[in-house]
Amino acid sequence: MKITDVKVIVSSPGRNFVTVKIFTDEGLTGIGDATLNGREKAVVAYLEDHLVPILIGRDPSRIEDTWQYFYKGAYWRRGPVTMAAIAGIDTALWDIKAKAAGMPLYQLLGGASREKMLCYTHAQGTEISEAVEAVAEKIEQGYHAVRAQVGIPGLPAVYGTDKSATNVAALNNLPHEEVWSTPKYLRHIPKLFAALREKLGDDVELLHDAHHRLTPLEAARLGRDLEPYRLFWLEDTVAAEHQEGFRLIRKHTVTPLAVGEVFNTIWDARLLIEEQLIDYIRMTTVHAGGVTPLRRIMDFASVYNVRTACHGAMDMSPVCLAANLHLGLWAPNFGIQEYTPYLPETLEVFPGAWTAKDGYLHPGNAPGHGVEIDEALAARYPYERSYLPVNRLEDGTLWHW
Ligand code: GCO
Ligand code: MG
Repeated sequence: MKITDVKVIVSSPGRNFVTVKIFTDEGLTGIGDATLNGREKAVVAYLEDHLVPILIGRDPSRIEDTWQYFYKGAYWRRGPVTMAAIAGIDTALWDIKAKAAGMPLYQLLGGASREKMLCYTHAQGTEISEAVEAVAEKIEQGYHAVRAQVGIPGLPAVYGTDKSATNVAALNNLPHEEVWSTPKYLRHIPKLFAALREKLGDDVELLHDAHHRLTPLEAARLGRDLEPYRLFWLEDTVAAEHQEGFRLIRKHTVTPLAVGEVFNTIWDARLLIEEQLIDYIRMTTVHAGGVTPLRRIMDFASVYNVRTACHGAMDMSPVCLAANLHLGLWAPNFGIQEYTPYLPETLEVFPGAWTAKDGYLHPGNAPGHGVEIDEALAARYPYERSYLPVNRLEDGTLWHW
């Protein structure tokens, strides 16, 4: 088999998505997600100018060799743009291989390790009472695990807590600026989880995302303060470039820790996994460079009792979600999958075989990863420049978020 053509499709059915579509001389096609929220066009240029010209003519069955060729062959390794571009190609090649075999992708990875996969979804409110109501609603809808975020008194709307702030950030043409205060946040968050446990009891799984805004000592304090409420996890406490920082957090709290949605290679997480400084690794197919490396990372993590928890917000396309679901159905150390239901227009552009029911997900049994792209419909949603917000302390200092 030979690769005859590659298209890089940019479409915005609700939000921007970059999709790689690979065509072969045997008529089989495959697609992969290459979306990098807020920097989409950089990945498009990387693909169109540098990778696609040397992909045409290659044998699509040589997935490992193609991955190594683009990773090692560039000389300049790693980074979100590079790895998202390689991921788009790698995922499309796995799709083709599984279609050629007439099997769902999880069968090629080693087969199903479970019947269904636990997921968690998001709930938020500007006030504690509103956030508690929002979590209760998700539980009523059938979810067993919910990430709870709340606005902080004295701060204007914070990302992920107020629908309008999140939407403005996604749709504006300029980055929305937010204001942050760690002391105010640390005082308020334990009150949210006290209220949640009081209202919902102990059976539901509760998660929280600190979005990299804390120092290791502050993270240790928050982890301790949240211990009575038995969180499923506390996510992205600190900016994790400094992996050693997790030693301090780990020493002081038994609240389970998750990190990794912004990681691109195993080298971002090696120490965290080997020293068992985290409980869940959040790396996801599109930002980790595809199915090939993420499978390796999941296997590596399994040796150290670290479980998988792929990033699954709506700014990665359903193609990425499907790839995560195939990996998760196989992975012996699957933990949980993040799931935020897509907009109807996104699902029309990306029809798929995966299912979400009663708080569980399944990739389906269609050959390949099971998601296709409706190119004609995709063309009706042109790209819209958008940025993630930026975060500043109250005195104006630019901060992590
Ligand atoms: C999550 C994430 C998202 C990210 C977003 C960035 O845990 O789902 O933190 O909210 O901010 O995916 O593009
Ligand atoms: Mg997160």
